[in-house]
Amino acid sequence: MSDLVAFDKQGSIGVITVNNPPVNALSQGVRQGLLDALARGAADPGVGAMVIIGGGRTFIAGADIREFGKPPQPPDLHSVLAGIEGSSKPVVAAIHGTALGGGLEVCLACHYRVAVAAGQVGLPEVKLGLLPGAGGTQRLPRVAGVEAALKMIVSGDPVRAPRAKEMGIVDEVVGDDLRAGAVAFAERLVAERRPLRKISVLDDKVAAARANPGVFDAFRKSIEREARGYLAPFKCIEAVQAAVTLPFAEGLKKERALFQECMASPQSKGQIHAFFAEREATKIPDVPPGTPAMKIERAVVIGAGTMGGGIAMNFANAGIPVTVVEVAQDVLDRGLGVVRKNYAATVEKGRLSQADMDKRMGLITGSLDRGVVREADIVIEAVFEEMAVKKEVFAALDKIAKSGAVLASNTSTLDIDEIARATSRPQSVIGTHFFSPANVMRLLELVRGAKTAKETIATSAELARRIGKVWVLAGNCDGFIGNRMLAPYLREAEFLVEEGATPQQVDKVIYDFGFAMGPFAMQDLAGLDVGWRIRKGKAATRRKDLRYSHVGDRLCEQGRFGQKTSAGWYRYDAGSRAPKPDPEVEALIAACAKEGGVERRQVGDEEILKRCLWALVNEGARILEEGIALRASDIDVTYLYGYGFPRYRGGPMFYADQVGLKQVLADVAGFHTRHGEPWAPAPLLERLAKEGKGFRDAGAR
Ligand code: 3H9
Repeated sequence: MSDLVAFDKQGSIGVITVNNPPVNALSQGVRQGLLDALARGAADPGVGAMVIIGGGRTFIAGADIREFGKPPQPPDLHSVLAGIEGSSKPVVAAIHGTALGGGLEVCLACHYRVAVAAGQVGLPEVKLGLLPGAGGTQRLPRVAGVEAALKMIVSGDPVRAPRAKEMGIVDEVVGDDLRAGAVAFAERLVAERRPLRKISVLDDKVAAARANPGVFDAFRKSIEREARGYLAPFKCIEAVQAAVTLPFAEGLKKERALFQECMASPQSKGQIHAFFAEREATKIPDVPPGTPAMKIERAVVIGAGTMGGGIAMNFANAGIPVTVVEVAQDVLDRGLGVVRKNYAATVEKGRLSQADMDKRMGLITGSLDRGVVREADIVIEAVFEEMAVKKEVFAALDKIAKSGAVLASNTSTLDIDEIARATSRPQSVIGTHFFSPANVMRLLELVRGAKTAKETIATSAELARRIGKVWVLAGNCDGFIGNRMLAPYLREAEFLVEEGATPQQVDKVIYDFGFAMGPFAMQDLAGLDVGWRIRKGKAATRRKDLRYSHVGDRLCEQGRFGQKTSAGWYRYDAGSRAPKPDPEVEALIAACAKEGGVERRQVGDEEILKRCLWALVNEGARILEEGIALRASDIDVTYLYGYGFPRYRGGPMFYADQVGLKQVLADVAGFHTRHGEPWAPAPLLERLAKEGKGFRDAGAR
């Protein structure tokens, strides 16, 4: 028998234990082991029923994703499931941790399912650009009903055992000793001679939907916006529909065909890349697991502005007491008022209980006294984005904060080393760049200064995990990973409109590519004044021999700061967030082009896409080569979680690899010829393209 699956007997019950840490994925050895164990149980006259249980911290979390794309190794999962369902002795799944994907499909092939209350079941394949490919789309609707199955399969979100019991997925919620509970359940089955319950032959729950075929179109419609551009959610619906319209065996065939279609699509490759990239980003070669980290018990946020308030909410949401420090009572009151309003809006939407809101608000206090910093394990500065102000704050923190406390700056562009030099303890200083709104956006860029200690990184990383952020480690440079790449992207967007495109054309191309929004709509949302202030700060050092578009500056000079002033790159009707093209902006663009001697022409969509994307990628290549990002996939994570890059395209660097770096380089070189120095190809891009490699071959990964 395989080492990955053990078989032992407890009285008349054969217990099959899967031991494939960390998540008991269904790799080849597990599949074979399950078949062997089933055969052993079948052959043993002393065995009346069998239990399948996961060793370690979880049941089976699904197919082994690392096997995808490799030649399939028998036995396939279908034969294993056929073996389970076809067993002449009852088989019971015993669930703890997470039974996900193929793991839940194993459970659904069993005749009965028991779970501990904390156990979760789900079919998250859609998040990998796939659909459940081993009967999940056929069995789940038969046991839970079509609408419940559609919701679970298309969202990919798991449900807890008590809810799963209500839905009919789990037969019994047992006490914490899962093995004992499952064995007792199996013994009862034998004693009561309960029949084998095969989900594949059930029909009553799908029959209801057969009479109401409109349910599928209605469901398609309901996800249209959210699932825009994605293939898998719609294929999931098609597969569930097959469970209703076809006999089980035919439905399985249809599911398999749809699964293979998804597997062959570039989307699943992008989404699987994103899955691993997110986990890879947390691995810092010189800060291995076990690096000493301080437990954060109490935090202070300096500044009650939009960012400060949002950051404080992160702490409160994770149960960490936090004090927000401001210089004036009215500013503090206003800031905490916004926090309260944000929570109240969530309560109103039914996504937070009033009691939880009160608990969270209770964890946030305000103070005008910087002395509160004395108690803090971490202080996050979120004041005005100006070096002099930041330095003053850090010099003051240095005098008050306790030894070992993390001193973090939420700067989005400034030099973290210069900030650290304002203190006597640069080893404790780190950048924690939250994205706006900080209580919503998942990304956190941790910025490592030249002297940041490993312990400071480990502590900040652990905090990031606790507050539910996806984080990447960036080196110190102007704009770090995300905003440094954004600068050339926005530059090209502006140049394109000067050359003859309209903001709405550029935004549409980028939106249709799958971004949450285009560059102009994004700037209007974020506020144009922040970038303007940064540009003014750098005006003295700007190279006058390089092309510069003045459109953004002129808009700000006219007080057009974006949505908040109802005018920016677009205009907005009062109270509306819907951008409307503005002839005044178009006239301004034309005037700026004329002043700059830019010849106007028809600009094609393909050029727009390439200039915007390759501007990101060329800068990303420099960032990678300089070691600002540890790996190309960290850049992808930054763009997926911080900038609304479409997940199904895997991120900018992954996308470039998919297109092929030879092609990317050819385009970049062409732009270099036409538009000059800013388009000089990054040396890493040149080298990798020449060697026939991709960004995946560069960096720490
Ligand atoms: C499927 O089942 C298809 C079938 O329908 C049909 C087939 C025909 N495979 O996330 P963590 C690794 S598709 C391989 O940090 P947590 C992960 O990369 C699958 N590896 O832990 C990491 O490795 P490393 C459907 C996997 O406790 C380590 O395990 N299932 C897999 O925070 C720990 O992971 C899913 O999509 C896997 N399936 O969360 C479930 N899963 O240490 C995907 C994890 O080297 N998994 N790894 O970085 C998850 O959602 C989470 O991992 C889980 C645990 C909730 C299970």
